[in-house]
Amino acid sequence: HSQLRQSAHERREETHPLTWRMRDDGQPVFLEEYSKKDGYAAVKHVLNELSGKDVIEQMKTANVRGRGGAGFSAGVKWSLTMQGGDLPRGYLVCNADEMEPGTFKDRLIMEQMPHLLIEGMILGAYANNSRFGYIFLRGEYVESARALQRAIEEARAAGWLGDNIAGSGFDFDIALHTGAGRYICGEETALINSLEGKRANPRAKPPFPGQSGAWGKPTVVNNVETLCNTPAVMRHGAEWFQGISGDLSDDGGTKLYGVSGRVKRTGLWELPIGTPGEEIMDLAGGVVEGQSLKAWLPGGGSTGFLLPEHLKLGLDFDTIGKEGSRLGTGLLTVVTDQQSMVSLMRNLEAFFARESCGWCTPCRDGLPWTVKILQALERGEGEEGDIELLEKLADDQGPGKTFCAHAPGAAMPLSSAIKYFRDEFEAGVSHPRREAHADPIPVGE
Ligand code: L3W
Repeated sequence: HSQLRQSAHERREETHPLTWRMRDDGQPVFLEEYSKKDGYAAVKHVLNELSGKDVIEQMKTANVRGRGGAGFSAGVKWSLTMQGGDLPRGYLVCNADEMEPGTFKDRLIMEQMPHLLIEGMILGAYANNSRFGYIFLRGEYVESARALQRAIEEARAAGWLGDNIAGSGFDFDIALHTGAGRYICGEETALINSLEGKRANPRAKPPFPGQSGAWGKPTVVNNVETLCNTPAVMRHGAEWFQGISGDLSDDGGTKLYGVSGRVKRTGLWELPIGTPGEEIMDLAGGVVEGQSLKAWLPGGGSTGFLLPEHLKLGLDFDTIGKEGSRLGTGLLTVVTDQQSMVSLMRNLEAFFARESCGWCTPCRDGLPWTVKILQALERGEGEEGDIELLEKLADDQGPGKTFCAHAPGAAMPLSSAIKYFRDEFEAGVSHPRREAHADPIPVGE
């Protein structure tokens, strides 16, 4: 899946700030080539001519919103961390634990443009006055690890990492940390615990990591794609960056959109943020022959289903948020009329149940229970009241009832699937509700 569908002659910096330097053969762009394509020009300019506060202001004005899925303004996040002035402070962490179902965008950048991420991290660290950064990388991404490790060494040898970067007096270095394969490690506070060598349970927020994060220090955690937008913002300015999305969205820049599921051409496209879903579906060639579109997830398994008519909407954070879903990661998962929503949800909820850290009861106990009910409905052995029970469980997993967004993320696709396709769930009910029986409440597989 992790393939950019636009070829080099279609990509220019003005329209493709993330991918214009990428090669067509899929090989990584290492330092020599990256330098020839103006690589590290933003670092040279910023570290010698601007202050960290200037970087933050530009990022705020450019309206770069977090590309990991939540859409929080990167500039605002950085300004909150800077609250205490410009003493040497904490850490910059790149969240590269890409494990959201249906999401494969950060991998493309890391495998093919590792220096872009390093450049973005140097700028982010400068803005936040961090002297050390971590890339928390999904363990299975071995190609990304290879490319990043070589790029980090190249950058160090060339003086882009280490002491006195580009003669500016600013010191910064990066360590690559590979995770051990748990979805919850992508949640920023669980990630910090994991980085510290602790069990990856999420922490309560506040305090936000920017206030107290890794080893109790202010820690900025940003997604790969978010950080990779910073060099373009700093090279050309916030207005230029905003102009890329123009009237399509108040959010600035582009988005790496992707499509997977039953379409003719799965893959990735860099497009202005706010591009309508139908244009993205057209690029994916539409659904496979002989099937019709039933529903789609806009950005990963933890977003809510939308219907074919929603494809006319521009895909940005606020527009999709108003429809009761979320843009999430912006990688569409397409479902056709020949797929069962009940089976799909059973599969997805089994993933969320397996990946729960077990800290909060609605998540630890509620998700396996949800899976059991879905299994029964899938076999046509559901009981009357099961759908209402699923709704109740999803409600108990909703926002604010658990430490982190894992359970709310699991509840969102289920609630929307029941809302739009209730008849499919009802078709699985064949038994009247049994008398309350003596079995204890299931507490897991
Ligand atoms: C300072 C405040 N900082 C919020 C920061 C917060 C975090 C960011 C977003 O992610 C999302 C979910 C899914 N002062 C702050 C503040 N922040 N208020 O802003 O925070 P939040 O709480 O909205 O979301 P979250 O818990 O960080 C959950 C999305 O993730 N998701 C998951 C994707 C997984 C991947 C992957 O595998 N690569 O991307 C899927 O959609 O949308 O909203 O930094 O500290 N007052």
